[in-house]
Amino acid sequence: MKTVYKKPESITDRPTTYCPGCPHGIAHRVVSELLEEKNLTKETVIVWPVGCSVFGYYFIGTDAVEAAHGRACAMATGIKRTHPESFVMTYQGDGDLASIGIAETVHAAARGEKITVVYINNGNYGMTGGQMAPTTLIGQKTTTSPYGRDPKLTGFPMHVPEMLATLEATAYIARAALDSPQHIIQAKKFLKKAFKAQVNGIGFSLVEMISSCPTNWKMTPVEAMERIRKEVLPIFPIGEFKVAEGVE
Ligand SMILES: Cc1ncc(C[n+]2csc(CCOP(=O)(O)OP(=O)(O)O)c2C)c(N)n1
Ligand code: SF4
Repeated sequence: MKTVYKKPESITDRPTTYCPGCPHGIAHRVVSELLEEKNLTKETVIVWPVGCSVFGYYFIGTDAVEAAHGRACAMATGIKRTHPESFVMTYQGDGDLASIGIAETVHAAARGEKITVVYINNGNYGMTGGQMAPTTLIGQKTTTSPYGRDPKLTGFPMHVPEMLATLEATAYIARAALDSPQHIIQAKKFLKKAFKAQVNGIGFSLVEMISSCPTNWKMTPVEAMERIRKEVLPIFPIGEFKVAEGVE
């Protein structure tokens, strides 16, 4: 029989802890496939965050460390500087990266640390029950914005890639989405360039992946994917925001 799909070796056999229909698993697969294709699995260190993906080190079998909430880019900086031969990534949610960890993220990008960041934007704090995140849309109901996010009280959704692309030392900055096969293929292409930015020693790279959280959005997995297309992508458009020389 012809093999049509084989899971990357770095994906472990451990049962998932994610909710049914949660795209964290899709993002894990994209990361693992690329690590294998680029022969990077053995030299990779992934810095895992605080959030639903905290147990990512059980699911992707690379060397790994666990950072305190928001501190992943700071830890990755230390690891990459002391082990420049390693391929160093962080994998962070929007609460972790854009809220408590925004200072670490912006300064690692401004310094041009040669690390790669996978940034999962699901519009809320998934693990702790769906509180408002910096990425929550105007009018979106969460447990801490029960009448819908009001920009007069809590500001506007934060566009991290657009912000980081203005910094001189960033090498590759993009936004992808995990809602459809076409977009997942594109997400992998973007991440491939982000990997190249680090392997070629050019600078900081980040790919935001627009995701969903069916549990806290109180939707079926399919409805949540539809919401991404209808409501989220018009506010968070997909695309490349910075492609430095040597990355293409
Ligand atoms: C210093 C600190 N503050 C708060 C928490 C509680 N906490 C755990 S996960 C989390 C939010 C994670 O949300 P996000 O980064 O969006 O990831 P998701 O769960 O949506 O994947 C928070 C606030 C913590 N563990 N440590
Ligand atoms: S709470 Fe949301 S982000 Fe967390 S595993 Fe469940 S669906 Fe995924």
